[in-house]
Amino acid sequence: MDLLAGVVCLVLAWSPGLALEGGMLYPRESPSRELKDLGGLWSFRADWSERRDAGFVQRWYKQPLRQTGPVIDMPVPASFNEITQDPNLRKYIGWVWYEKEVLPPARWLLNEARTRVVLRIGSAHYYSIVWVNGVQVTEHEGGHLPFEAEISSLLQPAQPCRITIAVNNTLTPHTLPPGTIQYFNDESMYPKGYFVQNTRFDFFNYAGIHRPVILYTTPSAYIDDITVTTDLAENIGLVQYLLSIRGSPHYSLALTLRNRDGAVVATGNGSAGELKVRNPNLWWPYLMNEQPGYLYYLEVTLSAMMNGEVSEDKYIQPVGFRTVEVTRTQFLINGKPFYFHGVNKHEDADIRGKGLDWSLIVKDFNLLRWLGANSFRTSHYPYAEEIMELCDAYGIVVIDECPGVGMKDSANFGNKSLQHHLIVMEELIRRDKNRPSVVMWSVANEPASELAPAAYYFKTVIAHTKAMDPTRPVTYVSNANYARDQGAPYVDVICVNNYFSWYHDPGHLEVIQLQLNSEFENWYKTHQKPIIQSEYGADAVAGIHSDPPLMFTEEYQAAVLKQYHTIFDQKRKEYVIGELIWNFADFMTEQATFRVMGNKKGIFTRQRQPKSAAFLLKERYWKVANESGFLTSKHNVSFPQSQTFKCT
Ligand code: GCB
Repeated sequence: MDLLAGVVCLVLAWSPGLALEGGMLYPRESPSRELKDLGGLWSFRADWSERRDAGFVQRWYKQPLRQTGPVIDMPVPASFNEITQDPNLRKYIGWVWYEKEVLPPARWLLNEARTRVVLRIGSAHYYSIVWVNGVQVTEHEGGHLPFEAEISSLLQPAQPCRITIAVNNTLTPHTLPPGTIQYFNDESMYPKGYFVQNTRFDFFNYAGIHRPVILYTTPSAYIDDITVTTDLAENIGLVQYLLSIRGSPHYSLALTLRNRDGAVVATGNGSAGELKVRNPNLWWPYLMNEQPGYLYYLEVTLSAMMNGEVSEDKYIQPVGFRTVEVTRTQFLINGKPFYFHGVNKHEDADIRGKGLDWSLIVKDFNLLRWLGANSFRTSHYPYAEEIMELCDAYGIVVIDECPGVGMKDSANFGNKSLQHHLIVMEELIRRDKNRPSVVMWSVANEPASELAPAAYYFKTVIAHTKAMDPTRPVTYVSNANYARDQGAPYVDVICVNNYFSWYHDPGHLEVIQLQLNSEFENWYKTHQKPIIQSEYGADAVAGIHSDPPLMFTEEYQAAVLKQYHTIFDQKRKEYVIGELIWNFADFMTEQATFRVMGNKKGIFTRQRQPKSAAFLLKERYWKVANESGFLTSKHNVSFPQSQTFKCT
């Protein structure tokens, strides 16, 4: 047993500047780890009291929720908004309460096994407080990232364990995304106590428990976190690893790296080090290689001395060998120029809102494959880990965006917002740092970056992001004027959104080429950084047609795209490194005079049926992919089956 290694590791395993407690490894089964999915029906009660505080005043968490008043069945994961016929629940603001009783397997509670039982919530929007058997175990701010708590000491043999989760969807000027509550006191105009929540982002603020809730176990000495980075030196692949171990200072570590077929390609030990693989299969994006998304599997085995006995913990971490680099005009993956031809998405669907849905996830990946899309941006918040897993496995390149959207007011750039923004970036990096699919962090979408405080704000957020992850470029997505944007000096890649002939000069397709050309030239001359067209598009209500093309028809949407593509084709020979359509599919927004049951800029409907623009884009993406010279034939490129690699 290498005792010293254990001590050194505790010191080394913390990345510089990371203030968070502990790791957030994606839960995977292994001989030492079990998972219990708590998805299904939960009891649910919205707190309709005027101040929305009855649940706290009456301590609903201290007893079964059904004993506090009327409860209904609520599916988890799902947004609660559109599950019932109640229009007031659809637009509810405040605390809602979820509860489920579970029976942990008896073997988890055997004293001699000393199993750690962890309750993990994939995400709940926006603020959550969690109790187990009436005892608060954790709370968490932010809607799109996981949080967890060890609950072992609260479990009793043969007793059901009552999990209560209160979730509040109220947004403030300092939350991400921000929002404000507006009260209307004129009783001749509004009912007593009337208020609304105002936001300045363009998607419905769905709420509830959106991602899986699970119990998982580890031994009491356990692998808390793994950080891997990869590099290439000639034909040698390098994996640098850093492990964080908790629960015992007396342990040893064995590492085995296997290829996709299970063959061992490197071994190591200790909590920090480097593995070398001769002629590795690189992780390539979809359509850039005939084996996209090639993953290796790093099996980490921890052996710890616990009360005179050896206890083992095993975790398997997928690893992709790839490098990322940005020059003045190019984005290089494994040293080769990469052109983003992809989409912006939303987690959004009928009935379930932002709730995780495997059928939808797999359908969307199949549509991306059909389209010939090699990338997407997680507009405008981190997506489910289940989605990120498939991006790694399929070779879909991701610009990983935090929920910094709708920051339009100077109140959103103060210290309180900044402090929270830094924590969100830490949580995002902690979650996604090992994912080869993630090639860039986006710290915001269309903030009011012309305001003076935006300079210090983005300088700080970007510097912090880079300090935590020096291996990936950082951007934010701007719709500001190129000369007045305060944060652009700090980004590695310029990402611009514009809607020529839609929000500006509506109906005038003839302005697009001129305006887009000027936009690119101005940004490039000012900053000399590569540019991604991170949004462009037009609304089209599926099935509405006109010739000549008029706004809101399928023909107009396709015509806008074509005009943009002419300029993309000129500028991608220079410094434009990508085009991401807005949007992959129609999605729900707040009700507004300019929204027809949501935003209709999807090239697919909300039910994932193609509009004319989808066929146009499909032609283009396959053409662009073929021109890049990497494809021999489009028929022999497919997504590999994603592997659930098991420990031996
Ligand atoms: C944008 C926003 C996006 C909106 C889109 C639109 O610039 O980034 O969230 O949905 O425009 O369609 O207005």
